[in-house]
Amino acid sequence: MIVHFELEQTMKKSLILAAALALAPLAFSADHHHNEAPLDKTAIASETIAATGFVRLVDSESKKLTIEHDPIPSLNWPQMTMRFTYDGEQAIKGIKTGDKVKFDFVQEGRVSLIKHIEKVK
Ligand SMILES: [Cu+2]
Repeated sequence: MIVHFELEQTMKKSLILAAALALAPLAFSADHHHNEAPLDKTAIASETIAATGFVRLVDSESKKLTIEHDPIPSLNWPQMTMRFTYDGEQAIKGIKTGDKVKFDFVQEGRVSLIKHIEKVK
């Protein structure tokens, strides 16, 4: 389970990161709507989905971006704040908290994996 893995990793870290646990309920609820997606949406998981939004948090420890994304009609997702996974620092080079971004991602099970992201004005 992705969520369990993240929590275990966090708990191995120093007490400073204990504060991150306070965000865990947010992460759970933010991911929740993905579980409710109809099966036919899961079936098209390899499809690249374009979206826009604002970066709210860069978590380089677990390679997640928290993004407040605009509605994504193709997935029937409302506007929301949720976490996206990225693959390596190079993938988000120059991206920081507060940036307005456009990005492409694929939905792999419960993981929303960013394929490309760039800052927009
Ligand atoms: Cu979402």
